[in-house]
Amino acid sequence: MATTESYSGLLCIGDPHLCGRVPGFRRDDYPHVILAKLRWALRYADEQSLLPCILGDLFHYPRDNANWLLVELMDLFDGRALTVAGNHDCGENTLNCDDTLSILLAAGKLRSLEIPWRGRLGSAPAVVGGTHWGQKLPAEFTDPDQPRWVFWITHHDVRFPGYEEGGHFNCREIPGVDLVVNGHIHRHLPDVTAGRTLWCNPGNIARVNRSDITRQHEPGVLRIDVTENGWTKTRMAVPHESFESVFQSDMVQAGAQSAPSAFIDGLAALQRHKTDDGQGLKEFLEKNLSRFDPPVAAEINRLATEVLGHAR
Ligand SMILES: [Mn+2]
Repeated sequence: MATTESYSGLLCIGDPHLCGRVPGFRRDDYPHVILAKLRWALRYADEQSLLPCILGDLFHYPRDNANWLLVELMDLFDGRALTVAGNHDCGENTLNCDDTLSILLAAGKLRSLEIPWRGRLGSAPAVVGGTHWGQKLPAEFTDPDQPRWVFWITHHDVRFPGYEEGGHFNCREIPGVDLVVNGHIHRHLPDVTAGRTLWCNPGNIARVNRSDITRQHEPGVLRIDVTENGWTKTRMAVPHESFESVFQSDMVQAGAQSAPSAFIDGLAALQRHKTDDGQGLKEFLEKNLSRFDPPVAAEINRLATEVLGHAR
């Protein structure tokens, strides 16, 4: 059913990965920093008359998110923004009532793209649809209203140039769909034209993992402007700090000294670089446990798992 909503285009916001605790090796106040980025993006969309579309993974953890974070989001979202569910939003294979994202959808603060949005973009009738993580993309899209533009949001492991190793399927033409914007893959990758469908992977607004790929990534959003004759797309940086200022420096690795003392030195380094979710401990153990007898290594692992189980 057509709505009277009208925007000049879309603002695609990739994978915020919000959480109440600091993930991995971030050293800054990640929960509030990322919330501020999302707030910046939504305000920008509002000022520019763009319809905000979240590309999935609004949350880093699907469940048991901090109450304060949910209250902030209840205040931030006004029911206009669209979203698909990402793998991080779902505790199981599909989104259900135990997942935090379901609260925002049930409260009418966010709209699920499972039901395509219909309205006007750049004064032309348009549809924005989407497919949740783990669900099959449509083979084609047809609509009796014959919209001028059909845009589709996905959160899938798609093979893009530069991401051939991880992708599960190739970009393909979806008859009736002009543009697919994919979340999930956190870096900005080159566009792919498949027949009459263009595929984009703009990357996300949050840097979660400390890696060389993240080091090169500029957090940004993708704006789609619809004009009388067509549409244009522009990737825009979201204000952010340098990689060095948001991530802890690489942890000191245990050297070639005798095993126990190197291990203890490494543990001392861990104390100086504590991470909220135990990422540092996990990596440290992966690198160093092989030097212990298997029963000792297994016991250390068991204790670590027990401790980290309480870390969320
Ligand atoms: Mn993600």
